[in-house]
Amino acid sequence: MIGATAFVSAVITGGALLGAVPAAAADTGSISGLVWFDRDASGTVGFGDAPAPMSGIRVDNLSTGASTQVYAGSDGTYQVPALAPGRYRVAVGTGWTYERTTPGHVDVRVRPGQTVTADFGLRGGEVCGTAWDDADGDGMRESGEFVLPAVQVTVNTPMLVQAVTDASGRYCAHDLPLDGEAVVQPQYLAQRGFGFTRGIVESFPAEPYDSKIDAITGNSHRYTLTTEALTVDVGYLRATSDLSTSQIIFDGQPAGKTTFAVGDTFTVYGSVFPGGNVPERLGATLTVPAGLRIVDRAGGMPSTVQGQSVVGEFPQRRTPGANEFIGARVVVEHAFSAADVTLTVHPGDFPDSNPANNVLTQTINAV
Ligand SMILES: [Ca+2]
Ligand SMILES: [Ca+2]
Ligand SMILES: [Ca+2]
Repeated sequence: MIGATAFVSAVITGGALLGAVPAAAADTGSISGLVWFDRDASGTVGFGDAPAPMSGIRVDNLSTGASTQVYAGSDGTYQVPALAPGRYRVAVGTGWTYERTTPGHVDVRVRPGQTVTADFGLRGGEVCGTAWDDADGDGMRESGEFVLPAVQVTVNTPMLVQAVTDASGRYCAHDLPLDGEAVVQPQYLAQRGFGFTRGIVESFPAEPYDSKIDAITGNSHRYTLTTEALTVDVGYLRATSDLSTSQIIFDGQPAGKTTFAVGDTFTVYGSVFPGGNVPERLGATLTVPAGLRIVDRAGGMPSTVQGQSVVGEFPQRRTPGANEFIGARVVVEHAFSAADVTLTVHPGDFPDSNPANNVLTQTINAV
């Protein structure tokens, strides 16, 4: 899409637009015009408006019924040359739904050697917002908190639109078709050290946070698109992270027991804890010694059995502050002494402030 300023000056000076039309042969005439996004619904082309490329234009000869279809170019202009003189109906159509700020069709008279114009204004939805560093992590945007430029924001509608925040932290996605819903999906900024700050989540839509992004999913709500502009601000938080192991327990056995008998069946659970200030990726591996045979996985963390280990990870980031369990149901197949059960928490998206607590072992015996 060309810049709005260049677009407006090209249209207003006019010569460029009509000069592009091939001179009509003396016995025919032509129709040309412009299809544009009339963002302020003024009905006229002005600053801030933009061309509407690839819009379809249908021209019907009102006497013969003959019909012609052309498409607007990347600058929004179209030309229908070499038309027999007569009365025509010119109508605009697009593959998407837009409000019209001019009549959707006009009737014109084509005269030999002349060009008649028919312009069409369309209007779609708009989603804009500001990305900022929520320094105090309260989900609210206060003075003194810095904006974040160069953040990619995807506005997911039936048509995918990408925007990037400018030096003032602001992004805008314009001319969104009014065909359904929009979900704002900002870039996850782990490489810049940021997670999402607390924001509005699907289950509590009325919470008064300035950030409209669910910190776990990274998505906004579904917004119904209308021509009313939407503001969807995006709060980030400089992440601190300490994923840790916390406990290994033997469920179905007396507490503190570390020596088992061949034939015993029980479940080994390892718990891991996401510490820090932002939701983190959370995965773990629980490994049992030879002599224990894993018969099934267990625990709330989705996982799979891989040899002597159970390996798992949650599909979505986890909120800090709650233990999560990975487990293995085992049977004691033969005796061993002083062998280790090992629990390891996997790295997350952010540097771990305390790697020393990432591995936990428990020595056991079987007789
Ligand atoms: Ca306008
Ligand atoms: Ca704040
Ligand atoms: Ca750690």
